[in-house]
Amino acid sequence: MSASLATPHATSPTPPRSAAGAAQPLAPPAERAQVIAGLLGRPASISPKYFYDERGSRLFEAITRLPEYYPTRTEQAVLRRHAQAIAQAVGRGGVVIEPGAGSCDKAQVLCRLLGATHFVGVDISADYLEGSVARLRAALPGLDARAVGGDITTAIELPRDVPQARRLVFYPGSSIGNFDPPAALALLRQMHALAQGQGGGLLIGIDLPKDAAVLQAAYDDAAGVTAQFNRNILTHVNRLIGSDFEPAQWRHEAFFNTVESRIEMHLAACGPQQVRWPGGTRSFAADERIHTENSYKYPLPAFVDLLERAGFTQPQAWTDERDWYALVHARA
Ligand code: AVJ
Repeated sequence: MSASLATPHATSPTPPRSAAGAAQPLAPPAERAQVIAGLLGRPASISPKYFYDERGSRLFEAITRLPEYYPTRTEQAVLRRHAQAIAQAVGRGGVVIEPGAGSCDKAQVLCRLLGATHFVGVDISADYLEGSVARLRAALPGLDARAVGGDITTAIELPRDVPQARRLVFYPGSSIGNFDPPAALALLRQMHALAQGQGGGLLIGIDLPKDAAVLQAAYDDAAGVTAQFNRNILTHVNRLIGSDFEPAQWRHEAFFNTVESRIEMHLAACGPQQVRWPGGTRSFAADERIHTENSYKYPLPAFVDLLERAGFTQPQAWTDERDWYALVHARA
């Protein structure tokens, strides 16, 4: 992915104007190089992890409340419907670790259900997470709750003083769907390593394949919130690499790719665009796309197979009455 980072195009003589305007620190060079490599790809791509700056995290919260976006409320329904069975399978007490904790709303429900003693939330949006963990502490005063800022795809480092008790990795929201099967397997192996220890395990949310129209509506809502969320990635990239994307010039596209069993989100250029950043540029033809997200919908047997290949055992799944969504527990 980060192969050749040489910029094939000439740099503009005048320094590129950044959409962010004022002097703002760019991302570290290695990260900048990765983002630029994605922009120079054919097709161009931006990692979905860059959706989640402060505004993106808030837009995602708004998405979870949309009538068309069923995953969040369906997952909540599964947890409510099967709370006691899930608590029994997972075991009570212990340490809950949530990669990509975001708002910590789900962590609150789960930690209360289990009577967890410790919680460690990890999120790429560190400031946003700090606020969420503060709210979690206020809601559950008996819980030792910590926030760790970081990218969950590179090893998660737990604070040293987290006790050596049973660890549950909690990965709700079907976020595993952002990874293609090989990357999902690698991430599950990492979670397996994190959960290993007496009785440790994984509780993970999986969005199941379903009618394409239902899926498509969930990622292309009538109010246009998902479109704003998608375009916001360009504002974030502008800050990361000092580029001059004009988000209003990009059209939100989302569709279900039945062959790959995934929702794809793209941004399509409303007309010819030239995007500049310090040291490089990329031209886009009208309608040319930037791929911003895949959201895989794993059939349950395929997902259980991934879990077992990652080293997990004794998988157990709970679903809603329409079989749209599953919570899966497995032991490390
Ligand atoms: C947070 C990755 C689970 O794929 O449904 C929502 C992100 N993208 N709408 C998903 C998302 C567009 C979401 N995940």
